[in-house]
Amino acid sequence: MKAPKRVAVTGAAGQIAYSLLFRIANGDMLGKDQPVILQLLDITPALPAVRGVVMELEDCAFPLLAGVVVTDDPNVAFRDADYALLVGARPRSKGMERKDLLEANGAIFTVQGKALNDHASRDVKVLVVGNPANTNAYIAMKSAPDLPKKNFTAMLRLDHNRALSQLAAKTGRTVDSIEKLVVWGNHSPTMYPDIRFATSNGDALPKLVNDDAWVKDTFIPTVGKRGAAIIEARGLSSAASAANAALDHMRDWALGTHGKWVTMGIPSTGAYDIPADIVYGMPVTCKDGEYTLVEGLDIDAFSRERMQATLAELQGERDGVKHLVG
Ligand code: NAX
Repeated sequence: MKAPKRVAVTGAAGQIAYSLLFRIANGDMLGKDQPVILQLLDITPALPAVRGVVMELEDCAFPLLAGVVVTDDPNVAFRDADYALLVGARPRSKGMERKDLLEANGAIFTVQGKALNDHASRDVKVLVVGNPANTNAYIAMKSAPDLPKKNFTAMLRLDHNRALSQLAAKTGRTVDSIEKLVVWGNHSPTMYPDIRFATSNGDALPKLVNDDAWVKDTFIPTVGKRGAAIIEARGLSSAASAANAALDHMRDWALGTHGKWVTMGIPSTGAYDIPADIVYGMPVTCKDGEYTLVEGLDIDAFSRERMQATLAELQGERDGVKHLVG
């Protein structure tokens, strides 16, 4: 049996965690031969609820679950963590300005970034799910100067999966036949799902779709506003699909994509004219625990315009947290 991996999850009492933790413990993230120790963080008032979740985890008798830590201290939660899924965040409450939301989350992610810096494995793989996910990942990365920047990522995978599903429905192809899809930019309605390179069983997807107006007027806005549509329908934000996307992101990063492209929010190194360090949705492949950017894609005028718009939003968010991260 392999030695257990330590998986820290924040927001452990929340609804995404309730869909996520059981699947991690079941081996859906790191494989059916990889034991895990869950290190669960939430704020003090939520700890009784976390303990209830732990009782249910115990009652599943998962063979791969080698231990559980429950804490309200990030320094404990991230100790020796191999993986960190930062799900907990401050939601926007009624009347809260964007600026206040960034400020409240800045306070959380500076502290968590520092705790990762001081206590996590040097190879820790960090996925930020809590919104605004890209900027929270940026804050955590900037607060962890001793860790490689590439260890910090944000979740665009839900947007990627949503786009796959819409395209499969439109073309009558299966989701798993579709490759080379990209979702550029911010996890927000400004994101740009780009089908120009996509294929299905080797056929060019734009040709199969053959409907530019649908791409621009239906597909792109549907993917961008899907989160709001789910809140409208369910009265609660996406949880099971968000947890599923977090598992997809981490599993692919850890175990590889076998040449397939996936979208990850990664700190830019300047490619595609995205300024360095901005955490931006990009196409990557993963192998041996590392992601590699798919480089050299042609960016046409429409795409450049969309990529600039989502970049401008991220730059605005970055400017709003400058005083927190220097
Ligand atoms: P919930 O409100 O159900 O749970 C959030 C949990 O985080 C709560 O238990 C809360 O006590 C905890 N928390 C708050 N501050 C904390 C801190 N400083 N340390 C540790 N835990 C803390 O939200 P849930 O539906 O689980 O969503 C979590 C986050 O994911 C939200 O920010 C949400 O906006 C975001 N999402 C991101 C998505 C993405 O694709 N990147 C999609 C789904 C989701 O909307």
